[in-house]
Amino acid sequence: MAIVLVYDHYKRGLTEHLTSAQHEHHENIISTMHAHLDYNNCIEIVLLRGTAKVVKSIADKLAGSKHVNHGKFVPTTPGKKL
Ligand code: NI
Repeated sequence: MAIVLVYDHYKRGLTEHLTSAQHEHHENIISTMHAHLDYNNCIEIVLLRGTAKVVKSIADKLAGSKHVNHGKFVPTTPGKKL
């Protein structure tokens, strides 16, 4: 499963907050890809594993962080059911 985040790099403390939140959930976070969209904005794609309940709660926490301008949870599964 994945979450896409778009946020302003220059909002004080946000980058540190997102990194800390990801470290807290290191067992569920496989990888993060970060790109600098423009002068202010970053896009981050976070790849997660785990149960839907746990992963959704982590996604909500990241996307719900103050100054995250866009957050999109992308559920997927290796099985037949979603
Ligand atoms: Ni950036």
